[in-house]
Amino acid sequence: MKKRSIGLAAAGALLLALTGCAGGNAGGTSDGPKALDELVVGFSQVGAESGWRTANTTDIQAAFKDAGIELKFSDAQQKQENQIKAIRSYIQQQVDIIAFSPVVESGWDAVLNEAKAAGIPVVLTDRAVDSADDSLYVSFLGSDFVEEGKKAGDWVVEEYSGSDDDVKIAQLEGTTGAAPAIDRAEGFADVIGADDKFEIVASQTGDFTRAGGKQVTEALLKSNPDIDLIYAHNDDMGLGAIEAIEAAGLTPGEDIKIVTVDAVKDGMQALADGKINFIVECSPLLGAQLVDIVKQINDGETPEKRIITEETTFTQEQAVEALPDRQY
Ligand code: GYE
Repeated sequence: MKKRSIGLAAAGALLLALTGCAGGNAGGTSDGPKALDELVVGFSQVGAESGWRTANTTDIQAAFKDAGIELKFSDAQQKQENQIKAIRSYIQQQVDIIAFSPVVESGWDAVLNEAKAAGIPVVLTDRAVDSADDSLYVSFLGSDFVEEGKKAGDWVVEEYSGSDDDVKIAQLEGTTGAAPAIDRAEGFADVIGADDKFEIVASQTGDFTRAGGKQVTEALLKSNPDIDLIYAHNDDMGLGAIEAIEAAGLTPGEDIKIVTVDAVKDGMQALADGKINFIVECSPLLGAQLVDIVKQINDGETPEKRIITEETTFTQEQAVEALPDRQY
């Protein structure tokens, strides 16, 4: 079955044939492939909340520059309303393709239907939407966050396999309602749930920021001074937790173990230094693949509906080895 963008391309071609009127509407696909230097892509980014996000922005901007494709960029400062505004403005400007990383999962149907009505294909990068209608986007490029949570859980299970003692865990959640926060919690809970010696005694959002991770951990150390391990949904919150733990006179990585997700340079350095104990990788380098998807759409092809990023995990030794060549 043909995907939406192609259907629209066909409809556009028919309209052109009927009216004889060239130059029609947005969605570079309606007039056949455009030259790359005539293509315009509008990208709405979540914000600049973490090292991961900064690396993701840099990589996407560089990839479009290298490809010679114009990229309009807007930073939503972690606010859904700003993203909706940016997408509406891209629709109004009749860009050829819209790409965005949805800050939260819900609440996108209206604006995505507007893009669809305007014939502008939408690509999701990094995070998912929970719309029931998957014709609202052409492709979703990003990590499997449930799997990342499971990998974190697997390490915890292995780390404590030698003892039957209770393990008290605190979870620093990402942005409330964001796909990576929901899925990383789910994958982790699934794995540790198999053994009731593991207990999540506190779970709170630190909004994927270092300041958030620090603040939540400070409060946590007062309410639950006996926690054994912190599972942070990203490196930045883990790095904030390290500051709070050290300020309380404790040793991160020993008195309280820390597991995080992302593997950005600062996180990897803390892992190499023994302050973080394990990191699950989540790659922000989505630029080249996003450019490929854009080219496919422009060529009238149908990109894969779901493209999953390949990722690994890091122990302390592996971090020491990987650090010198780490790109982000
Ligand atoms: O893990 C976190 C960032 O959506 C995968 O967002 C991304 C997450 C990443 O703020 O650091």
